[in-house]
Amino acid sequence: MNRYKIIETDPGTDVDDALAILYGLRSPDVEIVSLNMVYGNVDLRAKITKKILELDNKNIPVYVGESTPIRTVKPIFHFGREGEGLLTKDEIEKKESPNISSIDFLVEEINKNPGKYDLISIGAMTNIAKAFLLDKTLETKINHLYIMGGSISYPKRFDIENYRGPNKVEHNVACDVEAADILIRSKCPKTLLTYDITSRANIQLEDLSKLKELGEPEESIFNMIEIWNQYLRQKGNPNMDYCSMHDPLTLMVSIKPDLIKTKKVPIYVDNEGYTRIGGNDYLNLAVDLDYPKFKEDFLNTILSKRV
Ligand SMILES: [Ca+2]
Repeated sequence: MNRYKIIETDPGTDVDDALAILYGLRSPDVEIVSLNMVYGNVDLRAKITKKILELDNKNIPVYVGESTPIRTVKPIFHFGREGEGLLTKDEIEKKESPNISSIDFLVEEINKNPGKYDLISIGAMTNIAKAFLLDKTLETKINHLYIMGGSISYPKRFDIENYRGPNKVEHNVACDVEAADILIRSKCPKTLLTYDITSRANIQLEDLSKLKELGEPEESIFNMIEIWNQYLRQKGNPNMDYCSMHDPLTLMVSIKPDLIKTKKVPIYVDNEGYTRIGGNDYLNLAVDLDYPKFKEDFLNTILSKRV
């Protein structure tokens, strides 16, 4: 396992980014090198991330990246309650002074330490794609790229012979289709966790509610879970009593690869944002999840703080 992780993330909307950060903070053998914000209101995303780190007494750099995609197929999405449950109203509205951009950080740091870092992409892929465009050698200097994105729409068992093609454009790819295409075609070793697998990584709210007993930042993260789930219930999922751990699973696989089974498959992104099987760009596609092992490890880790 490679301990050094650079995480490209969009916390504040779906709550699973915050849970991925918490998982990373509670993993004994992991060093989060930086948390890089991407897509939409990146300043607010940075404030959310910094507050989680501050409440946990952690000093990890947070870099602000691109708010605007290279090419998107959907308007920028905000559910409107980003940061609530964690930040005060004043903290949400406060102006931040910008620091070094995520893209500059990626180019400088990866060039300084070629082969050292895993890149964990759990949001739109704009920052990494722009860094790859800026420095054509960068993609050869990454230990491994893990991407949460795309949907292949395969049934429970991955069967390439009887495969009919995707029926869904997944959010992270839709947010920046061009960037996703650049990452998928890049030369670094990579593993793709599509929605097909990550949407099986569900954890019941009842299990997550134990976070409330652990002080901060766990308590505030649980508030954010409740606010996000309330939003999903209002949006037509009235019985929503779980969270899908798309982003935590992606980080977890970089630490514990045996949580999933993979298959070498060629993948490309079409103009509309569908991830399709074909072409010459092979990657490790996640095709099965060891759910019991995932659930046990996830809950043991995020609930591991001693109080
Ligand atoms: Ca995300």
